[in-house]
Amino acid sequence: MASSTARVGALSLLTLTLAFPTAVSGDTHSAPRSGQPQASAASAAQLRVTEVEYRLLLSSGVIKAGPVDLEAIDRGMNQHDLRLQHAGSNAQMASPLLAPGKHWSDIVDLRPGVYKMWCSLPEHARLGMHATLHVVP
Ligand SMILES: [Cu+2]
Repeated sequence: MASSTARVGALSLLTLTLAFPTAVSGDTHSAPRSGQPQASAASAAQLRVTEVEYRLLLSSGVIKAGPVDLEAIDRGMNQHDLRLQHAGSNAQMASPLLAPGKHWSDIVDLRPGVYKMWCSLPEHARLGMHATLHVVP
């Protein structure tokens, strides 16, 4: 009965983030200042991580904070996964183990800072499967 708790948490976080900048169409019911919305958060930023032996190739090393559509693709000949950790936190995000040719994606909420990314399979990070992601406000 409580099996969907984790998913609900992630979804409500996303809903909050997305609901905030969405203007009520037609009726600007209190708009005293016309501050320019600096982030069009209508769609999440995209970050693709391509995994090969033994490298992580990021579609971008710098990305804006907020909801990010994170995708990992195993383009190698072995299984890989993807871990993500903010430099100031112990919390890790982990993709499932990916078979060659498979991909995985999820919306993750990234806050500003430096994130470490790596593959957690034995020796893979040491052999080069790691990268740094800069998330900017
Ligand atoms: Cu790996």
